[in-house]
Amino acid sequence: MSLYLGIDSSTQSMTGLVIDTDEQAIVAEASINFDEHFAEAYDLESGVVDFGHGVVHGQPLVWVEALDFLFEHLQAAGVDLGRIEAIAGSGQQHGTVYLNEMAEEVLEGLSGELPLKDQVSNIFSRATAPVWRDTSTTTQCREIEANVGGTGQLLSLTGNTAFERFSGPQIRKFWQEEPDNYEETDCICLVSSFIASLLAGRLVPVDPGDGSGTNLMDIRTRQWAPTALEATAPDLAARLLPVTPSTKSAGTISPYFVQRYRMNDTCRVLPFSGDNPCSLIGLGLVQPGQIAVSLGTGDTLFACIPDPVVSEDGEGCLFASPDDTHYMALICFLNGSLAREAVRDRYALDWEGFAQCLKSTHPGNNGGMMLPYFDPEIVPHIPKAGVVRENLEADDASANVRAVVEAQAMSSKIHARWMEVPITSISVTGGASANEGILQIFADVHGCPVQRFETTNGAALGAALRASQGHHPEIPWPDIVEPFTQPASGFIVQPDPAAVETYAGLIPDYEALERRHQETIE
Ligand code: XUL
Repeated sequence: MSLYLGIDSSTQSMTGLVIDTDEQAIVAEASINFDEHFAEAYDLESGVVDFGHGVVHGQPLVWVEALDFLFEHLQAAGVDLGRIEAIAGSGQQHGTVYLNEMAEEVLEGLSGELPLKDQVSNIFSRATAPVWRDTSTTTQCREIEANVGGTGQLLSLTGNTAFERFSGPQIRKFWQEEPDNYEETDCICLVSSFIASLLAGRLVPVDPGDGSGTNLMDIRTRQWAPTALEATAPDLAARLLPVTPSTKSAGTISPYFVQRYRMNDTCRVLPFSGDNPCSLIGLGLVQPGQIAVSLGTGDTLFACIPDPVVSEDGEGCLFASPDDTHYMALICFLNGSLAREAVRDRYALDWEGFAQCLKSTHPGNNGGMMLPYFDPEIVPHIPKAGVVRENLEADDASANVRAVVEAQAMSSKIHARWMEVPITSISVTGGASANEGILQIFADVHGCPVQRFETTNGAALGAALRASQGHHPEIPWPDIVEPFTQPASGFIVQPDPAAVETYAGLIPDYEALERRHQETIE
């Protein structure tokens, strides 16, 4: 039995997924929902604290507590944790965790006698951590771009224009607004490297997959770019650990987990990566040309590409793949499940009722359309929340349900053009991929089959596969992913030719509506 654990620390939950590579099977999955366990104690809603004015932070101590809960759940589920050979993980991208000078010593001295939270509560130089939903750093984005010599310079150096949610602009804002606390900061982690550091009992560097979501990494050398660091905040280089290859072990697990959960002291910890880069692996996208959609708190559409291609209009992102060879082109929509949940709640539905609404309505929605900007949107760039309805009655629950999903699918088609990857099939993951009605709309809008997998936790599966590859680097990537990334039987949704035609006619109208709204808001 060869067991590997993947941990996904996402916006609303922390998930653990264990694979057995001899049996070629997922043998356990457990998830800790943050609101369910910690909403009251940490003032959370949808996993985060919304401070208003676009400031959205996570609570690092929630992630610390959730990690202990996760191990307890896996143990209670009967997983023999002592047989896990390696762990890798995935974190919500871009979020930054600020640690003080005590962090290193505390992490190295963790004792299995006390819960993690009791031991690490004093290692932070900032109590909360800005996360990807934060839209408050437009000023810093423009400043960083200007400091490196212009938007084009930053784009060609790092693969991305400055985005509000990216780590660099968030770090700059912290330095500007809280210079004393910045001074007290010894090490800035990403969510991914922070969780890896807890597991390894030492500060674990950032991998290039997540490093490329910072506006600080040279996308070609996969190392920090000094020009970008200098453009962001003083002495930033001293506060970052060097970028490390995703496939290179960060050492063995902390004695804390050996003492408390009977892990084996030879269990290796791989650097964690971002959730999207891990989903790339978890959906089997290790060869160029493959496309996937992840339906999470936000939705993303991404592709594996051979060489860096940048999004000139600044909508898309370019990341390094954690296979340490390829690249990942991505677009991120903030209003994913956030918008689906807002519609579900507005009409007092549950997910079953939501699915029924999709069934009882028709492709094209009789011309009813919605711009679902329940929160400010990343793609297209819409700085102010506001839902727009066209030919759509606000009190018609079914039509609004269809409108929100059709909008998301059409937007994903319109804004993926820059990737220059022909979309001939889509692999889908994330919680909402369990809803077949949603998959049908994506199949019809994109005019191609959509396939779903056994697990909806593509990021956690990708992390587990990365753990197994780290332990067996001699096995080529396609052989690592192949047994775990076959579509679950019966879960290929085929496009309906009549609906494909309907959407082909509707997409230009949707695009025009989007553009009109964007013009009025900017
Ligand atoms: C990607 C992005 C989101 C987060 C969600 O750029 O911001 O998909 O990674 O966890």
